[in-house]
Amino acid sequence: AMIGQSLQRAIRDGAFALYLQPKVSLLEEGRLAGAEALVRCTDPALAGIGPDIFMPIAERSGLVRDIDLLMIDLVGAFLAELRGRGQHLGISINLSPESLRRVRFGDAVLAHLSAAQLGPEDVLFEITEGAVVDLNSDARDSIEALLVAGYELSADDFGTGYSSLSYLQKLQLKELKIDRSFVSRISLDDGASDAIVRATLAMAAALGLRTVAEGIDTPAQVVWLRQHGCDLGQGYHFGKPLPAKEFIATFLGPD
Ligand code: G
Ligand code: G
Ligand code: MN
Ligand code: NA
Repeated sequence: AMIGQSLQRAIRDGAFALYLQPKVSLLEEGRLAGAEALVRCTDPALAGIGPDIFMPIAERSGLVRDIDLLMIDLVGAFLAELRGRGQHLGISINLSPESLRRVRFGDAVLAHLSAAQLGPEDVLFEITEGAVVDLNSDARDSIEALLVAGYELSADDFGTGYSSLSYLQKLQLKELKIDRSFVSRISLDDGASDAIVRATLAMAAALGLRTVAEGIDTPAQVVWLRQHGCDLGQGYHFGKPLPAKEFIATFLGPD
């Protein structure tokens, strides 16, 4: 209840910050291919409390919709700043399954994208794979509205849910993000994890989907994933999530 009240105040005050984590090419070693937008709360009462704690609370208390929409505004400001530097980067934005279940959430997303001057070349939306199976009709309408407008979708935490192949095809996914619980085990010669990642990469190739491995921590994981054809990587090995200004300084050079 304490956190819920603080979150409500934080939303009223816009006390959230955009952090970015790099997505890099595994095939063209090290090329910056995009970034994932991750939320942090700057309200003093929530100092040190990460999204792993406050997002589930925001989801239960109906506040997550506002946070997801605010992130679109923050990404718009970030890409405007890059534009001013003559730069561009594709950004992945997470949409909570709770937000998607709200009536006409897709229309709200499109309105924020338009106000933030963001188009399909600028952003891609991540939806947790596990959520995809029990999306209600409002969520399906929202996803459809985003697809019709030309936006692309990524299945986040892939491997932890139960999506059928036909469902994945219906969603017209662009990308699969292999969950870090699998990635963390591939360099341990854990045959079972190897098999799951191999099968996921083979399936993605057959369906023409781009693949991203999450939570890459070691050079050995990079080597294995590259050998097995995974397109992109994300994780502490390449960079942890950074505040927008530090992200620019670290990955996009001095102005
Ligand atoms: O950034 P971090 O790894 O601490 O995030 C923890 C969890 O919170 C992850 O599951 C992540 O997907 C979720 N999360 C982080 N930022 C956002 C966001 O901007 N929107 C949504 N919906 N979820 C987020
Ligand atoms: O659920 P989602 O994939 O959106 O969450 C991304 C979260 O995972 C971020 O909050 C980020 O801080 C965390 N994360 C990113 N890379 C790594 C990593 O290499 N190792 C670990 N343990 N966590 C990571
Ligand atoms: Mn994500
Ligand atoms: Na994930």
